[in-house]
Amino acid sequence: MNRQLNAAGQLVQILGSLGLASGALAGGLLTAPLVALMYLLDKWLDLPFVPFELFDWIARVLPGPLITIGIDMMIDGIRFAGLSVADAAKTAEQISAVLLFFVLGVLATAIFFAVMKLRSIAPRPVSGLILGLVSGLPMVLVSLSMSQSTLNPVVIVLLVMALFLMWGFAAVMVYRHLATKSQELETEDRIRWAKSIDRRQFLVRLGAASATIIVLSSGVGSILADRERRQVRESIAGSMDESELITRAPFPNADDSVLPVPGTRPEYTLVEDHYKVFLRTEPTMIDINTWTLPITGLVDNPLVLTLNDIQNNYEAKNQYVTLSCISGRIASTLISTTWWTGASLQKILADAQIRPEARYIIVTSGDGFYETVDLDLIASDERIMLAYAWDGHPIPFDHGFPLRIWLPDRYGMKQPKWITGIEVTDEYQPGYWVERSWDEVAQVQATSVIDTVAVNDLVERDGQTLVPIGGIAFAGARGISKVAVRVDDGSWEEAQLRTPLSETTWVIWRYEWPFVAGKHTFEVRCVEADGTPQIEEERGNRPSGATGIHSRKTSI
Ligand SMILES: Nc1nc2c(c(=O)[nH]1)N[C@H]1C(S)=C(S)[C@@H](COP(=O)(O)O)O[C@H]1N2
Ligand SMILES: [Mo]
Repeated sequence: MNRQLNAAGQLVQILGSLGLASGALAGGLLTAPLVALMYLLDKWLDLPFVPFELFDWIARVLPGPLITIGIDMMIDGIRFAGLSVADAAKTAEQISAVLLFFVLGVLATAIFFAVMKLRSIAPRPVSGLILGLVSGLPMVLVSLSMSQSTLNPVVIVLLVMALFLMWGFAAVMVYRHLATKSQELETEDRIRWAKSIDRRQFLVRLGAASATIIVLSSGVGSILADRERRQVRESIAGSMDESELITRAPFPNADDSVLPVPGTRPEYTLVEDHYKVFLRTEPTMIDINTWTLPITGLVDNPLVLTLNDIQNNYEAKNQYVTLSCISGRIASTLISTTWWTGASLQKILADAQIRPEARYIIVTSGDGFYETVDLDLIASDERIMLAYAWDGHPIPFDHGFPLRIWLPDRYGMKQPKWITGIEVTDEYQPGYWVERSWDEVAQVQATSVIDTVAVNDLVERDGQTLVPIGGIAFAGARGISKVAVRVDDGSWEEAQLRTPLSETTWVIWRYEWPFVAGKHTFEVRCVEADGTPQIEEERGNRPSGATGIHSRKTSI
């Protein structure tokens, strides 16, 4: 025991003599204000925010399965914390990105201190500048390759480099104060050292300076961020003649007598509550003043369309749509329903005069995402549209402003947002997630979910007490013919179906179960319109979307 303690003590001493502890401390006190300054410069000048660029770069180069594990872990963590996945996932990602960058900064400084100590290098500015250069260079490269900044690349290189050089310079200054003993210094330095303040005082001042930069930068940065968000919203609002957009009529099923059980999710998702999934740490902002849609490749009449062309030259198609994400598990919140407006892709492609040998279109996006769509699929389904409005308003910037595609019956991964181009080709090319080993077709799996066992809304009927149970069922564009509920190991009992908003939305169902006190397990399953039963076998989300029965335990 004593020996172990001794060993531990020795280890601490060695670490201490290596300067790792003070290096880590210094790293924290210097990297946090660096992040804050970067945030300020991002919001002020549109300088790439290095922690996000680095995180997005890692996500792009890591193999797909590893990313999925990472996303799954994050989603589990969010669920565990009782937060809504749709709201919290991006925030969690952003926090992870900043934390990762912070940890790298701390590590780099600690290693720098250790090397300086081990090699007894005199703490001159040049060592700090080298630290800044070595750390900054990869970050500059990552930022250049990932960033969507509108700044001139030369300015980006200079500014990002300057920040890292300052950070490295500060590190060597701190090293000089914290990690050196006066005898290690050269004469000239020793004199200055003698005059210098003691370590504790130095740390207090460093901490205060660090905190001041953090508070000021993040304060001003968030004011600028608010302003930017307002401006983006205004530019989106001004991007199209909204009076030309059709307003949604009352819901087509408004007088259906089958009503959702209290506690069932809203049948129509508010746009601000619609789930969000996108590659990058931040949504892509497209400047509508310069945006056009080029349609190129195997066409006789290449087109360059503006948003107004798409809106005014084609009849508006409107459709209630449920969209869902292939990475959602059973009963995932990554599914939502709203009202889409757009132009027929068949008609637009007809105007481009596709050549007979053409087989596919490749749709590209402002964030580097891309997906291939088979021309046979487009020819077979006139509902496929290039959508520019949701719920009668321009599509919000985080949902793909100004243009996104809609493919009935497919998961979101096949449906690019922020469309920047369409190329017609005869060559198949796997899309972004297909390349990362997700399903090539990504047809939506039939799924049914229990949203609520409404123990507080018991129904009395014919002297019987009934517990209303409700939820949704969805099978892409294939429709739902039947939903059944089972309690404990009883028989499957058919639920009532509410008429859906359209043939491409989820169906709300309800079932009233004769009340029996106790702890019960409730299960649900559905059947597609053509009689195909929901797949009951439990399969994970990868590669083709999760299958299996949703069950829920409740004490009554
Ligand atoms: N350009 C682009 N389009 C994209 C994505 C993306 O990351 N970039 N994600 C896809 C995925 S995986 C899904 S589930 C849907 C989500 O759309 P939403 O965020 O509007 O709900 O967008 C799809 N289109
Ligand atoms: Mo997705």
